[in-house]
Amino acid sequence: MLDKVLIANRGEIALRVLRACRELGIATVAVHSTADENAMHVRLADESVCIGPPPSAHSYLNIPAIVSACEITGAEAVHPGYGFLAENARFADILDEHGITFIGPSGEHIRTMGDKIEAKRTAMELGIPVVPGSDGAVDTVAEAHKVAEDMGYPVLIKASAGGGGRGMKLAASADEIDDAYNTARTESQAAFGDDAVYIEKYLGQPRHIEVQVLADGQGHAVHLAERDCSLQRRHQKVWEEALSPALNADQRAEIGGIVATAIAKLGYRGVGTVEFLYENGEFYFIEMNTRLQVEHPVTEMITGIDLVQEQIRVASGLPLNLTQDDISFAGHAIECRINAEDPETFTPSPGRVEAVHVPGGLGVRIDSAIYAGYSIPPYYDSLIGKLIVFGKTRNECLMRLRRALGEYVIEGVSTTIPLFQRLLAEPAIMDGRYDIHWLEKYLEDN
Ligand code: MV4
Repeated sequence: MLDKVLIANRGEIALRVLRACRELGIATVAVHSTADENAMHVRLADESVCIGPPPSAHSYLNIPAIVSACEITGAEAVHPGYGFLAENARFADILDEHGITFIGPSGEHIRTMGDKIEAKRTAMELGIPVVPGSDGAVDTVAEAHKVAEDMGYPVLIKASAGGGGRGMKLAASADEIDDAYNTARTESQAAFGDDAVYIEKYLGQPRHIEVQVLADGQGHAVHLAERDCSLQRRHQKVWEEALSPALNADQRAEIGGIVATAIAKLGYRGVGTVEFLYENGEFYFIEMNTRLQVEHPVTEMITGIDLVQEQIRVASGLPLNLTQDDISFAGHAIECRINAEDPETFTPSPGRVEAVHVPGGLGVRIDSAIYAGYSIPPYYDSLIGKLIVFGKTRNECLMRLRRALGEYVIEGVSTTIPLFQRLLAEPAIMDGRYDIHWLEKYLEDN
């Protein structure tokens, strides 16, 4: 097992990783920008190193500074959290070259899944069902017409280097192809320096359902069921739940089994999330995330498994000590992302937190790094906390969530807490009847 881990992140996820390390008896090193001198992750870590000025590009994304911080402190491993360097294959390779353990998959697996065409080809070869579409990249507008005609409209043109909704264009009919294709290519070149695009059949009202996996790189993999992340605004998740209200146990076991078998065959190491669109009872692979995700706590709540401790164990070279039969799914969990934003316009609301009172009681978990007197800097994303609630049933979970939101007080900045209180009055939310477009429509109409 590792003795000392450097946490290359900030905010609630830095605390999350720090807690896992402490329970495993591992010493922690925090890194921080000059904007984060008073941040909670710096206070709680055993040691800390300032790695640069406020902009992420000069601090949390500064690879030489992070490698130097490892060398200065003797940290043997880096946990990247999510965002920042978590899916940077070059970072994983550089750490490897320096004899530092990257707590995550191999650079090769990160690279494969970061290229959406390559990811889809890999998924298909491993027996995972995918969205019908082009066989790899579409290199000419003539080919785009042919693929779309054969498949039928509407179609989506997607950037291979994209993901998370960046560089997607819809074409409803043949006369929209030229424009969609050329725009997708140009935007992708500008944003990612890569103009490769592919085409998929457009699914009209799917849910976003993602399967959590854990693997040891030694041929063993398990799945930890799914999360339903359909409630999104502008490709930002707002509310996530496990299990999905749309699936039954047989569907879960079937898709989970397919994914776990595939990930084991791939020789993957670490946690991963295989993302699907789900429509009319069918799963369609879209992407794989090779990191710990923001919403991982809902999976922890229904399985009792500490995903960060498992990441650290497999990164240390230990084989999985869990089989699929050891894992069961009990109850229901919902996560609400608390952002420092106006709850109606979603404009960021950084500034000084004057007072905090967090809810508690049975089945309530708060992952947050704010405190009374803390100043939320304007340089980073606006997530300031996650409220995760567990119940024996989905209904108990919803009742407890309403209760917990009522207790939550954050003064000094605006937060998205009032949005969740509104959502809990909606029949579609109460009944779990929502798709990926539900929230945007609700916000337009209300
Ligand atoms: C799609 C789709 C419909 N059909 N692919 C958006 C983000 C990226 N991860 C994939 N996305 C989509 N891909 C096909 N073939 C609709 C979306 C999509 C979406 C997906 C998940 C959650 C929210 C979404 C909001 C708009 C569009």
